[in-house]
Amino acid sequence: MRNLKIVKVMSELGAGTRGASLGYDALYIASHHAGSRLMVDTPTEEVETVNDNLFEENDTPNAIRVEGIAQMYSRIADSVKHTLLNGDFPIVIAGDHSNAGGTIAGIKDAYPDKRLGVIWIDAHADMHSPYSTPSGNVHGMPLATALGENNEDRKINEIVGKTKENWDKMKGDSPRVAYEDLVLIGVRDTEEPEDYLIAKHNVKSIKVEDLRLRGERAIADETLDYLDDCDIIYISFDVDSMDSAISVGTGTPVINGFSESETEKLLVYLTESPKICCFEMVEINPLLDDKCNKMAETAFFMLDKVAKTLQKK
Ligand SMILES: [Mn+2]
Repeated sequence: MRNLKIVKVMSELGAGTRGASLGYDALYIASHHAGSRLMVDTPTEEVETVNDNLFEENDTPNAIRVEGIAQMYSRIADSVKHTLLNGDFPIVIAGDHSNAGGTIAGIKDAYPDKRLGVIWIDAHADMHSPYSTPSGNVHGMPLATALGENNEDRKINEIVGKTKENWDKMKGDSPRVAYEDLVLIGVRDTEEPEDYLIAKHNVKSIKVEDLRLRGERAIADETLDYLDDCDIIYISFDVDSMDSAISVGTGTPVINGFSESETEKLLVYLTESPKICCFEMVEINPLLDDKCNKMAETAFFMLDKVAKTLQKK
């Protein structure tokens, strides 16, 4: 039985489309719709955002709003760190996926000597850096900050000044996660610089078809076995890992993703592991949802299953 604590991070600075900062509220409405008290009864800590930055001119095209995102990294890290050290289990509900880099920093700050495994459930690899990115959207970069990766082998941008300073701050002094302690699940929309890193470091990547062929239990067991040498494991769940027919309200939907039932079983089997130390859900954007609040309702269903699994132990 874990004491859950929700860490609410409604920052959307890293996304290319506006609205992910409304994800928490959409989820809250979905919980009411589902007749659940989970979000009312679970202690919740809100991390203050700097979304006002959106109204200012951006002057860092290769890492848009990087200064504010670096600021969010340290705020999120503080919150996740003290939640963990307090003995609580952080469930991070965040806007765009860039926030996950701050969560990983917080876990590592809490447990500097523990080996951290990461399960990244996402349609995207999020391994770009300011050096390699064609878009400058920082929600495509959080894993690179955790891995301490610039990917200068695939450099297309010159990175100096404010961008470099904040990017280096986000990466920290040393990598927080090793490539061998990372498992990608559901990644199916990557760009060449990311494919290069995945191949170079032989990153474990489990495809939607693998899960469909072998079943959720086998995939969860394989993932946890692969991370057996890690002391603690963090799960990052981007709702766009699910098929675009379900993930109607998210910034970058991708076809051929997981079904609801595949996602539910996978998340439950993974969170049964006592090594799981933190769970994060990101990229719910109700402004893009053309089926009323369907995205958040599906996401809440997953959150509820995960919370129940964590509370069983
Ligand atoms: Mn993502």
